[in-house]
Amino acid sequence: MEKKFNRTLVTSALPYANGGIHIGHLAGVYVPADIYVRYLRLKGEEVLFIGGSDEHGVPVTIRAKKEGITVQEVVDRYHNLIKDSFAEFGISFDVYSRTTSDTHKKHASDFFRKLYDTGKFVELESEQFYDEAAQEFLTDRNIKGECPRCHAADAYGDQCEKCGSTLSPEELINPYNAATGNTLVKRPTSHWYLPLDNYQGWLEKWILEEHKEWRPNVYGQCKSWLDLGLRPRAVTRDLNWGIPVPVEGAEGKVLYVWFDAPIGYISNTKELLPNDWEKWWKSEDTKLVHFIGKDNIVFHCIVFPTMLKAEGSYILPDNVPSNEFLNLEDDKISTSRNWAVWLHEYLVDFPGKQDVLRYVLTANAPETKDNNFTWADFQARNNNELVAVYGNFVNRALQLTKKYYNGVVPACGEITEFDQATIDEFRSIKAKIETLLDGYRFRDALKEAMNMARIGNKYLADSEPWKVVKTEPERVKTIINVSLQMAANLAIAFEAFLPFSSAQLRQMLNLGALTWEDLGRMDLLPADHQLAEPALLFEKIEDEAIAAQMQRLEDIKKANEAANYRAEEVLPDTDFDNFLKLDLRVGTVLACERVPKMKKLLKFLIADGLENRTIVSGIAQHYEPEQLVGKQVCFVANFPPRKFKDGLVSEGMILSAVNADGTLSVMTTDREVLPGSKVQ
Ligand code: B3M
Ligand code: ZN
Repeated sequence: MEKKFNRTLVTSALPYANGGIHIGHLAGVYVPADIYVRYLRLKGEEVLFIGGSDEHGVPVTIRAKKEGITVQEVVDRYHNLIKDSFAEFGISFDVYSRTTSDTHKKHASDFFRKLYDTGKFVELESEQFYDEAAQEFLTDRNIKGECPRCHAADAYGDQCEKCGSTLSPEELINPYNAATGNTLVKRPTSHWYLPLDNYQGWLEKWILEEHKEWRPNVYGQCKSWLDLGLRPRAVTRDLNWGIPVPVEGAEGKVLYVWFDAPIGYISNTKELLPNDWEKWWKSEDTKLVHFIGKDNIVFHCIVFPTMLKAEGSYILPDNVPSNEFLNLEDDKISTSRNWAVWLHEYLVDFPGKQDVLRYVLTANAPETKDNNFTWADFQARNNNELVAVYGNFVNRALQLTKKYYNGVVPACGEITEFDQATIDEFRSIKAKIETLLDGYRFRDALKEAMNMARIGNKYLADSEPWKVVKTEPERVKTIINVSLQMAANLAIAFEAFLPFSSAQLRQMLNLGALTWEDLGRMDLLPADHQLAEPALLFEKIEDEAIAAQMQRLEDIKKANEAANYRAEEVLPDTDFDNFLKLDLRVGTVLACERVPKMKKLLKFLIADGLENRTIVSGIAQHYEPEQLVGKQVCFVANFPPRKFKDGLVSEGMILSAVNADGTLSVMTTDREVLPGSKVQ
């Protein structure tokens, strides 16, 4: 049975505040969400669009360690960068907040507490790796050790990069803390689990029976999870970054990031509407829609709904339109390899061309399968569609009006059969766009909008007013009038997709705001209405601009190859021939300390542009450790790891200049360079 809704609450995934926003994010989540919201607003519906940054979890803490700054500094920096990028691309959130806000911390904490108090969790104990010196539990990526398969010295807790084996931390030989080199012990720890298994039957009915209309990729993923059988999931972690677990005796534990982040949708609504938020989250006539990427499906379709169900007072999502992935020039987009088109960089190269990117990403959206972004396609769609069809039609209509009538809209005379057929066809597209947008099919909806522009273009080309302007002046007035009305209609049809261009077009037409209901009207511009000065809606993108982007990608590829030095050839010894093979790099000293019972040794934690490394150096007589923190040092990056007592491993050698009397000075740089820079 179709549900009757009176308002729509749209959320889009909260991006981790550990990096910028790239085209993959935009295409997968934010542009489609924004199109949907703008469309509903145009229709005059009651709608809210909720966004925000996800500032908890391990990724932000790793980023902080890597850059040698605090976690708060990391999330502040990226929250602001992300927020600005969204604003610049017209992603029209009603609120964009963050999961470190006080409102959120309190709301997430209260939410947990309610489930805790009503016995919705189970508490289970398990053994986890623990760093006694740092007093912290560690998981997967933060643990390293000897690979049980190939015996590489520095395999990760989840994978050995040398031999490619998938590992669990338990399998590593002599596991140690990847950040500090400290050895680890096993310790029992207890956590709260959401017993998803108890909700299996309910989820099967709710998703598999009642939501057959969800996209096949979403439905299919849910079905495979359910077919495998759900198991309890831990909703707390032993970490020092996050929202403290609000239970006595739970010191050192925080809410798991995937527990608190989706609650962020609610908290951010609450922040925006402190007195009215419950109407949006607790009334059955609100339609809740989550826009996400495919890696977030299980959390939004299974885990979060179970949390909401367990809590008891919230509505559940009506749909979760999730996209597949967008690749860049046939390669997976990757933040760590910098294989991406970053929004803040795009705008430097293509100022004012937000709509071009919105257009290309929608026209090519990965709605049903992974898709590929190429610069050649970007150029072709701009030049052949935006410029040659939409822009060309609007420009001709406006220029002819300027030329023939000084920019004043001529009165419409007799409508011929040809005119009427054109108008009917043009109008008939509105219903198609509606059906497509209501079904979250943004790519096809955009195609239909472009078809409207095609009809306009063809109308002008077929009726050739420039040929008859002298001989049939009344006929030409009608042609221009009809063309201008169609141009005004295009401002509505494209509004949700290309908001900047629609605003510009309305400005040129000297028109105020229009609504969806106006789409199809052929009297949007009254006779004698004065238009503003016409300008090009879109400009051709030249080959040079595309070549520059391809060159940039080429450079990134080369830089990646050069940066992949850690696992490269290990030197047998350092005779002169081999000297040339030495991989010398610059790193920044993040921490430096004396090694107990080893008078000569200093232990360094070095930011090396990769994952940070520990280097032990025999220069303790020459420096106080604190003198070196923050300095940039030069080190040999490709010596085999050297083991010291107590599991201490040195991953390189710091270079110093040595005086004849044996006093020394570490080699440092004249100007600051990026950690990992090559010395040559
Ligand atoms: N931050 C994961 C991601 O950015 C996560 C989404 C949270 S949505 C509540 O892919
Ligand atoms: Zn291995």
